[in-house]
Amino acid sequence: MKDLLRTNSSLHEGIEKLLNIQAKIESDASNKYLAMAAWLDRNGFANTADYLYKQAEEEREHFLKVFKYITEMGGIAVTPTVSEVQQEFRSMKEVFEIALQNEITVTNAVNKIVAKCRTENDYATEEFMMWYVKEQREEEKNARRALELFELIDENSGSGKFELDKEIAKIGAIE
Ligand code: OFO
Repeated sequence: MKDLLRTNSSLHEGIEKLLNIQAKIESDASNKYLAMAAWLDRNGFANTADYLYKQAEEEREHFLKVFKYITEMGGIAVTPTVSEVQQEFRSMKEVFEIALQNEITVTNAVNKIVAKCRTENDYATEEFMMWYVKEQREEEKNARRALELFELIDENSGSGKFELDKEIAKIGAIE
């Protein structure tokens, strides 16, 4: 039965493996944003907390999208294990520095799948992954803009934290 399924699947095993890794990365990304949102929330940054709660939901959607694609293509979608994520942060700035770093890591993983699709002539998955390529470009841009705001607004000035909380949250609102 498994062999028959494999014959019926147009997914190359190596690509199926990378897609399952991607599913876990997206699932982890959701949990990372959730922990960041909770930290912002309990430290009084209500607006950026809402922004990152929303990001956590989006990452969950990204996870489901790739997870379902694996099954749709006749592959075996493996439910990812839940990894530990960072719960405490030194500052709001550190949250957004880590967010950018995480987004760059996700982009690299997406690019790795596209490169593999090209060597295996898997045009369907390459086309599917283009949605992620575009999404990552947008998310990296937003994460960079958030960090840029720390250059423009002094976090340690009187109302700096308050202003940053408001301005960074606007990035999410204009997505
Ligand atoms: Fe899944 O969009 Fe960024 O990480």
